Amino acid sequence: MERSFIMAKPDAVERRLSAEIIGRFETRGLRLVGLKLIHPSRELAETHYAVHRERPFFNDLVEFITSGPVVAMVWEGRDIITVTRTMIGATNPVNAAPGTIRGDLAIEVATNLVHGSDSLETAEKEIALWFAPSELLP
Ligand code: D4T
Repeated sequence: MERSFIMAKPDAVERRLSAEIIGRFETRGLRLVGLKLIHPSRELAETHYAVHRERPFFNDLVEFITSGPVVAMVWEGRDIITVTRTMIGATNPVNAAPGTIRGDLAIEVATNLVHGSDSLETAEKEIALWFAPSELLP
């Protein structure tokens, strides 16, 4: 079964939307196999967003993601990347469809509530970055 790394970002925790976000994946029928509340270090954030290092928004992105606790999760299910990315919605919430997490609950791209791995290859790397194997269900 395929797995993805999903994160409720600091804005989600601040706005008390963690349960709402976890609930959407649960009620969809996905299986939660890893879950923790963590205040990310700068090093962890920079590694996670390394692909964006040269982008103009990189520093603000790292500042934001280290600004408070996040809910780090691993979800499992068939076609997990497509299913979770579709549920999360477009990166810029302005373009996110109603019914998606961002389309229903966010309006700014910098504070778009949720991260979800964009491929199985990325998911594998992100899961290994955020979780020890012992923190995940078999
Ligand atoms: P994440 O990675 O957070 O799930 O978002 P996406 O996969 O949907 O989008 P992304 O990797 O292109 O962007 C990562 C992160 O950067 C923020 N961002 C993005 C921003 O602040 N300004 C921008 O112009 C863009 C493109 C939002 C998400």
